[in-house]
Amino acid sequence: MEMTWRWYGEGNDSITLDHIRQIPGVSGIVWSLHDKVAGEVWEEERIKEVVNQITSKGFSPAVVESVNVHDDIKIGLPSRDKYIDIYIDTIKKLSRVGVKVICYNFMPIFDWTRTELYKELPDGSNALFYEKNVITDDPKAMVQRILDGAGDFTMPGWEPERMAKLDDLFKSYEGITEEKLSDNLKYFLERIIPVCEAYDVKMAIHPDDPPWSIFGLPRIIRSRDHIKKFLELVDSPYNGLTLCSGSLGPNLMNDMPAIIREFHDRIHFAHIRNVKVFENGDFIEVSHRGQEGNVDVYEVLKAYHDNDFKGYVRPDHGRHLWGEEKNCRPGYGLYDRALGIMYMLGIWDSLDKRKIGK
Ligand code: CS2
Ligand code: MN
Repeated sequence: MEMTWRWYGEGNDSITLDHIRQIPGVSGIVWSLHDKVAGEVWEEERIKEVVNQITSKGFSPAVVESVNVHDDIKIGLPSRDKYIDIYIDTIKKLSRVGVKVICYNFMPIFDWTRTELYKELPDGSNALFYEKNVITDDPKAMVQRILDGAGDFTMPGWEPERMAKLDDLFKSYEGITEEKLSDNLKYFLERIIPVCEAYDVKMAIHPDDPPWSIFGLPRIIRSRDHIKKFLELVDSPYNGLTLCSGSLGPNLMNDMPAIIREFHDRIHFAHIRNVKVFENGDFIEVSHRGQEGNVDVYEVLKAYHDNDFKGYVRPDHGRHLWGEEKNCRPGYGLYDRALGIMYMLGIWDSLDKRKIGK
């Protein structure tokens, strides 16, 4: 297992590479060109610039999260081929600088969705919260909430320019059923996976977050059965998963350790996050410690460990601690993710020792 950290880039993150170097056990940086919207060309010089920053501090740049997929590909418009060509060009360029895994998602319009970015927990920290009743049928109200809450940070998938065209976007998804979305995903994969095989870059789809449909939009990566169907769309190790325990976790029917044991050889990237699910279906992100929420993080790690998992891992979101919410990205503060790493490495190291009988 390779422990990694998601970093938003110089001048775009309150956390620096020098901070990250002080967290024990982190060998890689998960990065992206965060100013690129879906469908834009990634220039070689820009890629090299970030990769040099990362490698000069001794980190591996092997994981990119995300190269976002243009909505025309998800909708299946004729213009999709042009955007797939650009995607392929990015895969090739990333391969040349040592990238091994690309994390992406196939959610229509939105990336992860929450109703509150700074909900206070009983201990006085705060975290991302999802309140079912707030998701009505008015996506605009929710978008405004998220954009207001994020302050100066632009969150990936929530770019204000894209959100401004919400009506048009919703219109273009009319008639896109789960089946059609899945056909369009297959079309995309059938074009890119042969390139990934040739260039040794593994694709790792991120599950839908939350794992159910919102605003009537189709969502197709949200349970064990969906994952199985997805992997069969193109049966290649290069067509794999980012298994996010925090995204699948709010549906208590999703048995995370069982999913890991079944699909471990197609999981290239593990996002580990704990969530506490309330009786009414609302949920909040809590510390990584298993007892604090509904994701049994020990069992999750054990499922990876038992299968000799060699892929990349990162703490997904964390709570905001000790006042850091004033200047960190929502969900991406320093302290709770660093604590989460120490918890996860503690479990991992003790599993290692037990395995070799020490
Ligand atoms: C991430 C996702 O912050 C998060 O929840 O796990 O935004 C993830 O980066 C994207 O869905 C992948 O494209
Ligand atoms: Mn995730």
